Amino acid sequence: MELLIDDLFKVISDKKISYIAEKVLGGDRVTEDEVLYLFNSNDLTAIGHLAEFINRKKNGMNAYFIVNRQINPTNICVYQCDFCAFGVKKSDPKAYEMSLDEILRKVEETCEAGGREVHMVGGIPAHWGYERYVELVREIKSRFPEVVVKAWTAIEIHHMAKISRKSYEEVLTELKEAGLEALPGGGAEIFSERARQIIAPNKANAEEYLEVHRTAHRLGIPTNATMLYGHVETLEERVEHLSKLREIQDETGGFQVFIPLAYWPEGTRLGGRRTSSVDDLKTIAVSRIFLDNFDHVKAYWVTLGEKVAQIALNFGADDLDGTIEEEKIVHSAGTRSAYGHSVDRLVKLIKKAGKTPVERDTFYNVVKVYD
Ligand code: V47
Repeated sequence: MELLIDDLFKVISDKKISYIAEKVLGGDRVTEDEVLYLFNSNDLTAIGHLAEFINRKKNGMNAYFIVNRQINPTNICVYQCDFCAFGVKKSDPKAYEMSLDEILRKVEETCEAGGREVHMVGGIPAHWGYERYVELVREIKSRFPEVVVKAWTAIEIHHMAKISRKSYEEVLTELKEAGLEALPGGGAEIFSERARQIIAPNKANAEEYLEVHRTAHRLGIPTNATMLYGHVETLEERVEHLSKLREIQDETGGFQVFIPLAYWPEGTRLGGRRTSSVDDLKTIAVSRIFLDNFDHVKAYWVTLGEKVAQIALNFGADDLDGTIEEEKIVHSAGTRSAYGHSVDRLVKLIKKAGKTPVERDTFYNVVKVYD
């Protein structure tokens, strides 16, 4: 259903938001100052309506999901970031490492259930050599060629380059030859050096994260982008983050989707509070308005919760991620969402939001439309 321009302006009473809406509809870009104004505004209805207007122009009534599985081969991690409750030291009683057989069994189950994607990321153990990361991809892809391997965050790629003394280009080329087809967006956190020093001082910095993605795009590997929000960052720092992503996307066009990740504080050393639903919806909507060169914005049901994710589908988001099966990272930090969802459940969530459920593959090709 098309949203009418007249209806849009009926819900906007704020003069500056009205000006921003006119600019956007005229094809002009929103500036950093303007997007900061939107973040500071409490007019969620107006911002949401504008974002949804833009989304419908890009994606119509489609709301996407994928039949996928997350696999986290280990939670042992050298970096010990304060916002993360998943990564532990090797000596921790909660530490685990999955065997290759265990991993392959999970992929087999996923393929049997019609899954199309394995999203594999994890902790970064000091005792893992570079070859282990490459071999995992090679083993999965050679035994299950039908599944797309979306694996390793830019942080893991940076780490591989460091321990193997190879360039990002060499690492990504070898992974691609082994069967890697896409990179997930994890590890971006927040690009601001000030905030990163507080929440994740030891791992790859913003420039390194972005350079890995740039290199992947150059090699023809599409990637996703995330932003972890709701911890110590300011709204100005969120704008800086979005702006860097928009700049790289102008350069390469290699990002498939933007995924805002709401911070969950339980069990983390950083602590803090959960984000509000208003902040979650506003962040989705503002991102949709600002990132005019991104085709998709994901409402990740694991961090948002199913209900807010469902509402987000009318606030600018067009994708829920997928069935996932077994989410561990955000569950370590207290999310109350399910560990995974059936196709049926995702289809119902989307239909009840008034959208058309569309099963997709990793690259947003349509697999099935649930009319
Ligand atoms: O990199 C860690 C985040 C990410 C917490 O690319 C936390 O399609 C909230 O990146 N509270 C992993 N978030 C998840 C991720 C992702 C998920 C779904 C799809 C895609 C994609 C990517 O979760 C981590 C980190 O940024 N995270 N700790 C926490 N306490």
